[in-house]
Amino acid sequence: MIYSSAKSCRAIFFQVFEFNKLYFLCICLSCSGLSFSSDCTSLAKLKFGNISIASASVDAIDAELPVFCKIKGVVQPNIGFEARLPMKNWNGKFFQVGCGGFCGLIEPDRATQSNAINHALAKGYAAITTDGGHQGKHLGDAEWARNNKEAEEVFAHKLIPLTYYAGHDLIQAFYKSTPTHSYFSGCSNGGRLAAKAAQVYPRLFDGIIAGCPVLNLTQNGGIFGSWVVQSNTNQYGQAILNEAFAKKVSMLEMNSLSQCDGLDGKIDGAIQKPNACHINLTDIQACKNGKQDDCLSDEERSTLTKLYRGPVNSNNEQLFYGINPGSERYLTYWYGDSKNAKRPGTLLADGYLPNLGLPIDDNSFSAMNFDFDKDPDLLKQQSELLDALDANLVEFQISGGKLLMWHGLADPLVLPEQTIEYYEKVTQQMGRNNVDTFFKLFLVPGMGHCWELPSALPDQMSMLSVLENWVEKNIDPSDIPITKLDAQKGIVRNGSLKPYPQMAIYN
Ligand SMILES: [Ca+2]
Repeated sequence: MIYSSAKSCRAIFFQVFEFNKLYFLCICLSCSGLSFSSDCTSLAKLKFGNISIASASVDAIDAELPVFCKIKGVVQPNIGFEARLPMKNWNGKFFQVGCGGFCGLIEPDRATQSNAINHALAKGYAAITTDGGHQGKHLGDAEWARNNKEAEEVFAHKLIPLTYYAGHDLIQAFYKSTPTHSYFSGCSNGGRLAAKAAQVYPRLFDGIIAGCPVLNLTQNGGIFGSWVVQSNTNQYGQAILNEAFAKKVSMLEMNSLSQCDGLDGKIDGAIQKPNACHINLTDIQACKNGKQDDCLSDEERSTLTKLYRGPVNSNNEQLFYGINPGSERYLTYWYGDSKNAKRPGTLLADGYLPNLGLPIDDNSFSAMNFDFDKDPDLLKQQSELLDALDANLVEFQISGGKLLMWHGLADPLVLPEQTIEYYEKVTQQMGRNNVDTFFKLFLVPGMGHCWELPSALPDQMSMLSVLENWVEKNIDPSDIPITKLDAQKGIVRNGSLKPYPQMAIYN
């Protein structure tokens, strides 16, 4: 493949110019958008090396999206995908997304911006989304990984280049052209994939967005996940922070704000330095009959204390981070299991250890049985495969890539401190001023995990627009507008995100 080591048409030009000026002319014509596009439905008949196309049809969803060619199929070994290629006014660019949780679903119409493609399609991108290389019942389902090393490797990172080249092949077939720019965007596990793309495949993408990335999947999934499940399960096997607990969240939020808001130097309703705040629950009264909303039961108090503190072993050595003050409003969404249904955070924690936690799977290696003294070292065996912690981004920088990483400071599922720790490691290794030219981290106060739930603070931002401007126009991304909208999409409050270690500013 001609673009196997090149990101853009311009790069291809430099590669072939010396050999053949005519060839250069052909490529340049296709880059400038002068080429024609194929008939969409005829793509279904095309034969590609490692792509099987199941269907190709013209589709339209709503007025905000262009009419597009919808292509469904499989990239070998087993990556289910859907690509959406604008029938008209293709912007010449390629957009690839990651997938959340343990993947397993193809979700082209995902409503939020987490691992979603329609917001890019609306801008004229040729976009592709995948199921991560396997099929699952829900995003917390990891049974596909049981004794399936190949699927684990595809999920871990190999799907990135396989999908990239498939996407480029489809674009070539449809538009007779190579994209001018390629972007990757993902949140959660998709954010981990985004970081893997910069670390392992540094020459593929011009720009990458890594949101709420589970960079340290082995510890976040194995240690923190087990800590939450064990802390949140009562003697009857039921969740302590259950649906009924949701009524107490605003009381807890007030408790956190009163103790933590000012510690960052600004009383602005935003806890911007949660690490500086050692939350206590002593101002909240004990429940007398267990049914009031303005109190905590002993069980709830104990669970919350453990979650804020984070996992420790029997010597009180800290093994991973705890939840941040300000993240209380998201707890029941992720962990508030009912008798009949587990919430996504619990499902993810249950799925990780028996199916992905060890190189050879062991069903007894489970969140409820995890031993915080003996078992943490066992997790290291999967770290190189699954974690995205390599701080060497030299090749990514040399190849001209730009990386926007962001994390909700109130994310109680994928803890933001691992992202800060990673950023600090990269700056220590590569120099802060140098890193600032191609990699910036933005912490979003009050925001939970990805775009799954509204925050009390501004939570709407267009990272893709910011990244495009940085990559294509060299516009510095150090001031990212962020807004809070009401139901009529009117602006309630706005502000701007600043690159870490600066703090967000609100109007
Ligand atoms: Ca503050």
